[in-house]
Amino acid sequence: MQLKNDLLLRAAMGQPTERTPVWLMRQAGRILPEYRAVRERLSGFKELVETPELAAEVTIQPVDLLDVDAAIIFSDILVVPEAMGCTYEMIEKRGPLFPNTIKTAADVEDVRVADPYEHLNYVLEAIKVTKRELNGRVPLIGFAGAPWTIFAYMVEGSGSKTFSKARKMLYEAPELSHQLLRKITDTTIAYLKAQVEAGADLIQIFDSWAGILPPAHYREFSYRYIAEICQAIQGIPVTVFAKGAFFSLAEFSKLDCQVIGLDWNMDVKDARAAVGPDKTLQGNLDPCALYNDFNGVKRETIKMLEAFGPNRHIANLGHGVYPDTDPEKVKCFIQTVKEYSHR
Ligand code: 1CP
Repeated sequence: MQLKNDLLLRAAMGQPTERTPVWLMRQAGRILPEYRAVRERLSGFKELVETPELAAEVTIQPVDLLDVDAAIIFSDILVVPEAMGCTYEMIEKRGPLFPNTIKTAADVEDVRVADPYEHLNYVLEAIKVTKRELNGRVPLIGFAGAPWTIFAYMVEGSGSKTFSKARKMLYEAPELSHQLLRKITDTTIAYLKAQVEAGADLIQIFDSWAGILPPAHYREFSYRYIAEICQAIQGIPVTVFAKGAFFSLAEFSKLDCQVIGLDWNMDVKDARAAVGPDKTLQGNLDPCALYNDFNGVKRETIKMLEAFGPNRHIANLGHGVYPDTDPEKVKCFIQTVKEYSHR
């Protein structure tokens, strides 16, 4: 199937584009009343994620309603630990909770390397349904968490400011930590390859908790597994978004990936200097900039576009859009990127 709009893929590969492509992390979700309407009819978040027709419907909503240049499959990074045998609950207004966390060698032993066709088939089906319904309008992004970020939830059991239980395990039991990271990495590689086979056009790896590790730990417990995943995924572009990992940007230039995501704490010029000219950068407007009035949203968006320049840039926020953001401000961001970057 030929894509009608392949700006995202061309920008990722460093090919010329008529304008800068734009999409938003967390674009499918609570900012849209149409999403909340679907969600209200259901028992919860997991029913939505696990029903391919519904996941496809909310994946396509931002393409219809916001006019973004890419869809991202509606799922969560936490489906991976669940497939490995650690189920989670999604607590309304609080976030994920794992009733059983990983503490001992026996716990790590019990975790399985999941077969995506057996344990994550609902995501693969959702990708196939979405691709069919998108009918080539825009590319579809598949994704997974980076092994360290998944490890952090499996050991901690929920979101946390410090992830001190997970970070403690890296000091107390480095070998055991590597055993768990190995199993997560093997599962993630098989899962991402299956997403590509199901029709994903680009893969994004989310290392949301990169920034809480000291650089030496980041190298040892996160970066090397991301490098392995990048090498395993061939044939389509890969984006690595490691939130807070400004200390590793120079090393990211060596990854076998095409795009590096920047969060809003990162200086664009410094990041470009560290990463070098051979990768596309994605980002990085502060999500709070969308609380501005319309003129303010435009001004901040143009400032961002000027910092990146016209080439090798995919416009996005520096992290997921906040749920109480006015969808009209989101549209203003998207339209400003389209108009201002047009060549
Ligand atoms: O009921 C709801 O609507 C719950 C809110 C929600 C949504 C819409 C959660 C709970 N997850 C999602 C979907 C989701 N999660 C997507 C697809 C939608 C899109 O991007 O348009 C994606 C890509 C994710 C990825 C994800 N989940 C990440 C990585 C990106 C990031 O934000 O850093 C992380 C860390 C999660 C875990 C998670 N899931 C949900 C919450 C509230 C959290 C964070 C928990 C915490 O505080 O640590």
